[in-house]
Amino acid sequence: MFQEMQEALLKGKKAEVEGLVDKALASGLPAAKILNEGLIKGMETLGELFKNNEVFIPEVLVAARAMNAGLVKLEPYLVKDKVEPKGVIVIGTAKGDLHDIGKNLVAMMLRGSGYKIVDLGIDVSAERFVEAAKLHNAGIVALSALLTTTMVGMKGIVEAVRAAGLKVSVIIGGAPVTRDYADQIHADGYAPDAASAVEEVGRLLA
Ligand code: B1M
Repeated sequence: MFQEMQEALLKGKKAEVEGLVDKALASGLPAAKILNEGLIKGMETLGELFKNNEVFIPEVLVAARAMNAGLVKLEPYLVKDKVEPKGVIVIGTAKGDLHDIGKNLVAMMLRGSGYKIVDLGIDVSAERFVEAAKLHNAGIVALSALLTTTMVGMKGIVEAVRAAGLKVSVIIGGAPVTRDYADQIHADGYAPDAASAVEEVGRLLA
């Protein structure tokens, strides 16, 4: 079934991916297994094909749309209802960066762990992060970047948050980001994946 799901994802067949996710859930498979062995594996293969110029942006866009549709199906199973939010997190993809699948996954896992999420979307400037953190009285600003170029721009966002004098921690992540880079730009936290982001936020807000 996972093989079929990966193939549907690679072809950008949104309805088919949704149907296969429904089927997998109905057969009792855990949502995390469907996510990791079906959808994320499919995106990894897509990344390889993209890197080797075997698929191009239009195909990647339709595959990403199918991936997001699969994530929406999984969300209720990954998310447990919590009444009182444990804190407010402002999240977004760094300025110049249009990748949002990983950021959406991180937001989903944090929401599922009881935090209120203010999702600013993609291509978010330092000013917008600062404004939203003030407006929502956030405890955490969470930055995602998938490009080496936009990763470099995270430094300015961390500096803008500090310059605004906000009592807020900044956590960063995304494929090119490392713990070393986080230390270098004085981010408070770093996580390599969505599950670790939940742990890191818990540590920062403790
Ligand atoms: Co782009 N792209 N892309 N792309 N794309 C990559 C990132 C790339 C690695 C592909 C490649 O060459 N192999 C490469 C970047 C190279 C680099 O800079 N090192 C690349 C490139 C070059 C580009 C363009 C420049 C291509 C072009 O135009 N010539 C262009 C840039 C556009 C822009 O942003 N300005 C571009 C465009 C696109 C699309 C729009 C077509 C599409 C995005 C659609 C969308 O997101 N809605 C796209 C996609 C889909 C990809 C790949 C194939 C898949 C990314 C993805 O969604 N992965 C990607 C190749 C790859 O990563 N293998 C690639 C699945 C997702 C679950 O993983 O996002 O890593 P990820 O998130 C993980 C962790 O990183 C972490 O947790 C997540 C879950 O575990 N994480 C965090 C993420 N954010 C976090 C935040 C945290 C903590 C953890 O705390 C706050």
